[in-house]
Amino acid sequence: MKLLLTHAYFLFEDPKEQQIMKPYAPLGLLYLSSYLRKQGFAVDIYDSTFGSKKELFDLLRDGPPSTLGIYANLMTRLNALEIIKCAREAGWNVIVGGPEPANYPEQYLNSGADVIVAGEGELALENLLRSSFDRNAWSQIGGLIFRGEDGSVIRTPSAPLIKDLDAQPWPDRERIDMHQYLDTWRTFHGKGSVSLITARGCPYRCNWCSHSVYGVTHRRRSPKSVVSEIEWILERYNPELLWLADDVFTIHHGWLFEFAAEMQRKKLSIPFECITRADRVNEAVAQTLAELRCFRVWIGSESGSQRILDAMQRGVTIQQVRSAVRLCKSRGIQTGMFLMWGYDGEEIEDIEQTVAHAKACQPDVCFTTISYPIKGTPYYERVSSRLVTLGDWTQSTDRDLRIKGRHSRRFYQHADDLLKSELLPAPDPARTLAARMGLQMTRDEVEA
Ligand code: B12
Ligand code: SF4
Repeated sequence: MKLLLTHAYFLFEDPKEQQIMKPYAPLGLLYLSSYLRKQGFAVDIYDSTFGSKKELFDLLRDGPPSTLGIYANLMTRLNALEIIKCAREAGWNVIVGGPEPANYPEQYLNSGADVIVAGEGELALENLLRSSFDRNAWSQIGGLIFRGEDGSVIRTPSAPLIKDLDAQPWPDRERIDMHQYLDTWRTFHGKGSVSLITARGCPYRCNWCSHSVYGVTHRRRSPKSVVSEIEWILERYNPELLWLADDVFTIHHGWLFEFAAEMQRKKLSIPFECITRADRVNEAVAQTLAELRCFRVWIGSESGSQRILDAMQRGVTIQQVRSAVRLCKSRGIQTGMFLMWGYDGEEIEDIEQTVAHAKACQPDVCFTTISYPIKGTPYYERVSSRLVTLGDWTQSTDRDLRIKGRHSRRFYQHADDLLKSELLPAPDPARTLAARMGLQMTRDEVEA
């Protein structure tokens, strides 16, 4: 049985992303493809990033129908639902996976999906394909959600997590047109970037963060395996940059130092960016990142109010954030701060503290978001009695949820404006343009 994998993100149908133009390949799907092909299954990928719904729908309608696997996250829900509808009408079996569907099983099943894979996808998909899509076998397969004969929703126990990530083949980048990604980057930014991951899962419990795929687990690849993948990426695609797309790249210091030693041993060197937590940066880590040519570290900073950070169960202090930014900046690494407005209980004084905090840190880039509750998170539970849904579930996303009693979007725009005015140097006609170019204030495009 042939499997077609796709995601539901179409760059050319997203005007806001077209202003950013920093596309990355869908690593989850590429991992599934390489794993399943290694097991002997026939797998195709329709990479929607540079495609169009029409092209995908024509492909589905022209058939012959087989099994379609769709990756969905909270932003791509609407597209995913349209794809499910088209595929079902054309006679395809439909499997959905990724971080969102398991949060809304009934809705996805009602929308036409045959089965949802909850969590890591490799083993569950392999077993589904081995079952030749025979529903009678599904109750024996871990990590599935589907409807039984009586219409009730059946959820099987979680599938075991893959023990040895090094045994996994690298993402199947050769099955998609990576050059389109690199060309887009180079056209708009002068440099091409490729992403990779060195670990799966995050053990921290920030209460607005979705853990629907990997739970609160953490597994790492060996430094040797990661460095070999980097070596191959450099030889094959020759990018100018890498993005190490882990949740918390510097989580394991011993691993980081071994990774640096292995990169040195192989004489590999390429600028990269990554995300981390302030409490996982110290002198030695910052120094190692600088020696590795890390050009930018994104630090989840969220708020300048310790009270709000604690309410988020963020597990970091304001001082740790300041110290991490200072350590990185002092070694010439740019710092990016993620900040969040409107977390439950945030008052005007907290916003003022956030602005003052950012001013004290002087990051190179700031990225602000108005907090939104993702289904399945403790934050969602906390505000659930006050949630107002704007529009039908099939026509909206978790980002369209409003929280009763919270300030308006216009209010948070003022917070953004205040932040911007505090971070940009005082207007000086001779310096303003240069200053503005030096400090990119990236408003959260989707919320704006
Ligand atoms: C890299 C990344 C991005 C990149 C995506 C680049 C790209 N093309 O991949 C960028 C920066 C663009 C991005 C943007 C956003 N992201 Co993001 N992102 C991530 C991140 C850190 C890593 C993704 C990854 O590569 N994982 C590694 C692979 C191996 O795991 P995976 O993708 O989950 O795939 C596995 C399973 O999900 C499953 N699976 C996947 N697809 C399928 C398909 C089928 C058929 C099946 C059966 C199984 C299956 O099997 C895979 C292998 O085991 C994740 C967090 C995380 N660690 O996963 C967040 C995450 C996916 N992002 C998230 C969010 C919220 C966003 C944004 C909405 C943020 C925003 N404010 O705008 C946007 C949405 C953009 C969009 N239009 O889709 C949330 C999603 C929550 C949810 N419930 O939907 C996550 C989980 C972060 C979090 N913890 O909250 N993101
Ligand atoms: S926000 Fe970052 S550190 Fe916190 S739980 Fe999510 S991935 Fe982990």
